[in-house]
Amino acid sequence: MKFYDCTTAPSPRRVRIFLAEKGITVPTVQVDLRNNEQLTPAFRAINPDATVPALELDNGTRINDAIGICVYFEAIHPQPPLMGATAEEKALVASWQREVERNGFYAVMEAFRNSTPGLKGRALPGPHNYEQIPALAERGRLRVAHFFQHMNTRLAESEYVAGPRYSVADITALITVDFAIRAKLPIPEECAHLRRWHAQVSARPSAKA
Ligand SMILES: N[C@@H](CCC(=O)N[C@@H](CS)C(=O)NCC(=O)O)C(=O)O
Repeated sequence: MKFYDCTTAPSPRRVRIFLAEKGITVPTVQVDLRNNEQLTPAFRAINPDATVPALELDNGTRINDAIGICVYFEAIHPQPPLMGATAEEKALVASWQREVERNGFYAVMEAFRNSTPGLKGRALPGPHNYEQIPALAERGRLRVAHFFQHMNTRLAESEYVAGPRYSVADITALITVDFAIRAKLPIPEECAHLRRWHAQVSARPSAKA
């Protein structure tokens, strides 16, 4: 098995945290995104989407999506469950994880990729080049502000994002909030519940992954 990673990128970190929570180690290959190694023919032969993470199984099958990779490890290594244990938990974890991805992760990405000088012409990850649109960066910042408020309300009533148990929804939310902080969009002072949760999940050893 081979895990294609990049230590500085949020999406592969999602998988690294998931693996750390389960106590799994996988042989890892670093892909140098700063020097566009993901766009080389050699890497595109591994993942035509030209993104990390990617996981290559021993039989040659490749899984080219962070959550797809998590689904695989949850199935072969069910303990501790990070995608819900009961039917209800599984449904709630899946909905929260998607919500955080759509309204949080994609919003930060919109804000960051449409304004960072080093990403000119690379406003979206993937094999095609797209120009930056400054208005999308502005919209992204507004969406991130709404996301922070929404998560603060949710975490006022729930210990973790999807309920009383830590799950992959917390992992997606953690990499999203840390990505926002890196994009100079810190958690607002008044979001005390979101801050409480962020300190709590950041203190888990897996957060260092
Ligand atoms: N399908 C992927 C997308 C992952 C993704 O967007 N990865 C980013 C790093 S966080 C990437 O590889 N970017 C390459 C680029 O910007 O060209 C997933 O969610 O796993």
